Amino acid sequence: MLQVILKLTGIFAVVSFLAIACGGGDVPTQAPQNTTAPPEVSFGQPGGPIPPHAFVGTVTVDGAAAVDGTQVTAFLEGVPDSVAGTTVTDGRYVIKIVQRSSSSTLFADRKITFKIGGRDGSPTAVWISGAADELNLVVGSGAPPAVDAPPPVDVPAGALAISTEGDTLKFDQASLEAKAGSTVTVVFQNASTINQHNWVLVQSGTKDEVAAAGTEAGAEAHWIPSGDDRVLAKSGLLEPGGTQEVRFTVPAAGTYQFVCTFPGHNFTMFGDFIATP
Ligand SMILES: [Cu+2]
Repeated sequence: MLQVILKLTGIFAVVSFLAIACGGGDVPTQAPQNTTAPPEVSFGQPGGPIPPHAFVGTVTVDGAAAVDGTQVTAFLEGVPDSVAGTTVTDGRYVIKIVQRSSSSTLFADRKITFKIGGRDGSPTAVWISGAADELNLVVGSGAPPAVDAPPPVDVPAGALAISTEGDTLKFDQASLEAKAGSTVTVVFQNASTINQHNWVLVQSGTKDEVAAAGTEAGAEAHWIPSGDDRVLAKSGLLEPGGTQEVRFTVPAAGTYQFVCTFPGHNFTMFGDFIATP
């Protein structure tokens, strides 16, 4: 019995210690002291550091989490070169935008824009010295995954629309047609509420081989082999509810295939693409 009491006392002591160590209980936590001089004092004075503006958040490209290594660059309104850059890790980025004290360009209250893999991202922000913000960046058709069936998509005049048959592993069109040599826009909507899909135009008779190569390329590659001559046009891997416009030059007259290269989908999710003379 005594042993049990001693054991319990020991556990209590450990719990109390942890509570204090973690700043819990009645122990007040000390806010970190800001010892940095305020920006208005530092501007233009050599050696006077100006606290940067930090941003962290997720990066979504065409409805899917950005692959590792995707470039994120920040631009200051009116400055042609980027003012900061980083790369995506695990779908997230961290960027600190520093105004050098020697800089003649004052950053305060100016607009910050972001590029993701060279494309204009959203949203934008305003630079504030010492601020740290959670800002989730999106580029392309980066609508957040829909919970319900997505609404109809606006299809531009002359574009070809293709979707999925709800949650089945099928496209809603058995074939698409466009004039050889013309520039066409395929608007691909992933109408599924559960599955990721892509739309890939490939040489005739190669859909299963390309899908197998895509499986080897992996999810980071959107299940599409890179630098593969059999791939003629492609969307990214779209989250449920996502939409992407794929713009490309229609190849020479003939019959081609389109397919979803998500592992296993290629057996039911494909169709013919006919390039008319
Ligand atoms: Cu699919």
